[in-house]
Amino acid sequence: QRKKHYRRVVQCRMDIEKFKAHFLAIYQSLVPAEEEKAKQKQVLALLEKLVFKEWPRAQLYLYGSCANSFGVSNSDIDVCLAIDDRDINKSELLLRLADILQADNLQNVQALTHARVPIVKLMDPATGLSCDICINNVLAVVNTKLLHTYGKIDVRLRQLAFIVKHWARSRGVNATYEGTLSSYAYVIMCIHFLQQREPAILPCLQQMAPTYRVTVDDIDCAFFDRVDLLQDFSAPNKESLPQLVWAFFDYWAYRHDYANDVISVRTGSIISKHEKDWTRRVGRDRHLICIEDPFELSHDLGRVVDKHSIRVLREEFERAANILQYNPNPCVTLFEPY
Ligand code: 3AT
Ligand code: MG
Repeated sequence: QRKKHYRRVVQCRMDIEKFKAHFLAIYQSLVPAEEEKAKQKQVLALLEKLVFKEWPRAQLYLYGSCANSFGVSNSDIDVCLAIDDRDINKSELLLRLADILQADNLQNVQALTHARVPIVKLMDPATGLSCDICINNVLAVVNTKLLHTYGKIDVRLRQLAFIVKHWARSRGVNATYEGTLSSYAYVIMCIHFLQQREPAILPCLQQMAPTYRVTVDDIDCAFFDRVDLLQDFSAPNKESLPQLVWAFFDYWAYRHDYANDVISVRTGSIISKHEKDWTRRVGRDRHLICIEDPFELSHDLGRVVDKHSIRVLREEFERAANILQYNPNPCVTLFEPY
């Protein structure tokens, strides 16, 4: 049962620090072991061998949570096959790819040519890892690099994002097909939140002099990626993980202005729905919670959210905020299955 709470939380409870060790232990338990990286590389190397035989000039990239540093252990791996664009037919290419992979003992090989993002799915019996391969989704490779770069600046981003993703999964609000938010959207929300702390824990990499630049699908993607030069950026901010978890949910439960605001990692600020012309429903996009994609600026990561699921989401944010404020055992109650 999802219960509605009306009390507005103002200040964080005094004893929040006593939950620090418990939150850190949850984070540690979610981080994949080093061996997993090796397994992912092994799958990628096998795929490269098979793909290059057929398309010598193609390239394979890992993207998504196996490459953005926000993946929990045993996640599926996401691979992008980048291949010269001009006269390819994606469906034919996926079917050909599926044939090649099947012939090499990979299991459960399936081409999903009609999906929103068409892919080939497979399972590698040697490592037990499942894998999705898409074609020419290079923007996802670039947003993966952006997230990865943010992840290197301050460990509190990874800690917060793992806790938020774990909460979203436990509470059933991490399913875009049900109108709730993707893992990618939750990580973007965490980045934005840490850009807004005072003093800031994260800078805005897209507003700094770019050290990395690519053009993908006519979109200029540029940002500062030399985080080695940013070593002590976040040092002035001493907030701890439990304080940040509390403040994150307090923000989305009680402080975010759903009627007018868009969160924007690209600008490191809040911008208005008005400015983006996201004030009304256009087609299926309702803009009930607005999260600007860092590169595809017309793309609202909250566009999947509908009249029903916005209520579910907001009630879940309020539930989490109230548990963090009042519950004697928040590290357990927060993640109770719904
Ligand atoms: P999981 O750990 O698998 O839940 P993930 O980060 O791999 O998290 P997804 O599998 O949902 O997330 O998505 C894979 C990648 O695809 C993540 C991101 O680089 C890209 N992506 C996902 N959703 C969007 C979107 N709405 N717009 C642009 N890129 C997206
Ligand atoms: Mg994934």
